[in-house]
Amino acid sequence: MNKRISMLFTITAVAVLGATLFGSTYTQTQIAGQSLDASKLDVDVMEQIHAMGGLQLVMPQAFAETDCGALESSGRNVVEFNLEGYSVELPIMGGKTFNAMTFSGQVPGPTLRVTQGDVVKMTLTIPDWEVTGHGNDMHASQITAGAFESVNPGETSQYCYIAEAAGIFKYHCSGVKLVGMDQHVLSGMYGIAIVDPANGYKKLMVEKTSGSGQLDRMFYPADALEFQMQYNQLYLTPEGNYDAGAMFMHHNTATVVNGMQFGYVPNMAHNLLVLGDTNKNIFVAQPWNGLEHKQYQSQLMFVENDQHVRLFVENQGNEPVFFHIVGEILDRVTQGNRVQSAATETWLLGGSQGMIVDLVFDEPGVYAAVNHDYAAIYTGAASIFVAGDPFGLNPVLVEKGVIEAPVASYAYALGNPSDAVPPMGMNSIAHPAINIHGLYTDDVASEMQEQGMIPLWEVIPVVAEMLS
Ligand SMILES: [Cu+2]
Repeated sequence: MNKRISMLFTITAVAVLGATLFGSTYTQTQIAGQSLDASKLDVDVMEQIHAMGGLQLVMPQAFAETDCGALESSGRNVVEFNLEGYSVELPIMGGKTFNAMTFSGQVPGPTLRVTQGDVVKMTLTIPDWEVTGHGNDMHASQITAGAFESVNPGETSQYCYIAEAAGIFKYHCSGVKLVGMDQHVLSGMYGIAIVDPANGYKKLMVEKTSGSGQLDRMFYPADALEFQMQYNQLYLTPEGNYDAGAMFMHHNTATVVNGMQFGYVPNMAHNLLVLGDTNKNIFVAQPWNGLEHKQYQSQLMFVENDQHVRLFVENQGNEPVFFHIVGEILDRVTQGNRVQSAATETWLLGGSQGMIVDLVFDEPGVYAAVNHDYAAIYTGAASIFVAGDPFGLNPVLVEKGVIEAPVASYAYALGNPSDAVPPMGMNSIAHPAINIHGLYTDDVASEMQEQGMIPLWEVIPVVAEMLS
């Protein structure tokens, strides 16, 4: 077979296997939305694969210790991680929705944070009303792959592992016996596990010059203000269905950070604060501007100057991420618990690869974290950090009573977006406030509001009134 026919065969084989093994109308709907060349089917091969039990992992019982009973009584700290797998419709840029698949009603799924040496008790439940099974492949574990077997609707499965390696790790749906894994992950079933090093993070050293030819080494304590950024792509038909053909061709229709295109750009509140007018955009792309977007309204990430900032970055997708911050240098790049680079301009993350970036924003200003692939920048991978008070708003905000005294970052007035803030770890500086932002269902957003996170869509009109 030539290359083109071979590729078509692969797509068709996966699609047909999906329909055969999956048996769900959801998948069949997805397949119907694609234009596949079924005439190239090799029936003999298809029958052989089917006779083997599809793509199911057929393995003897492995020896790895995944028995929760034994690990739970090992004397180690046990952390429970409970996820629900189900499909929902979520918004995309431009006012449409897409058929998302989620862990617990949000994209990305909840972040797991543990300390090296902890036991993780991972429980995945699929509601009985869900249209398909799901699994969870946890990259932070070192157990048999059989543990990631898919769970049927109405069922629950559990495995335990010791988080032996420190770092940032992906977890993702394993599809139904591996079939449809691409669809499930690229439709939203992914997240990260952060494993803090047993001895904590290292202090950060940044080289500075004094101007007399001398090198001054600046040291920042290990404690840092932390953010999480997960890069991915969407491959969608105009109707919002997963487009496997586009995925195989690497023709993504959107680049997302924490599930959204341009999710961290200014909104009407920032327009008002900076230009005195909600309708005067201060950034070239503000697609999620407006109170009606509620938890989807774009938000900015606020940091202080001369503050140790730690970013947990994961490439969840199918394309490389050339991680760069316009206006800054990555002071330290760590993978696993090993420093890979220091004072570097850009760091490359292949698919399913993560890193921890430590840096200090030196000057008050506006900085854009991008995937420095130009196609990615213009399709959604531009996320704005604002350091310090670059717009000189402190006097105005104090005078109008929005804040009591000058603040080191606007996070004290508006908070930082919840989906960019990981759970607290052993060396975390608490964010001044957290606002509800992310690709969440309304139920998830309501729960966050009950937990005390700020619904900025309710606060912004009040602040606007104070400023007018
Ligand atoms: Cu799934």
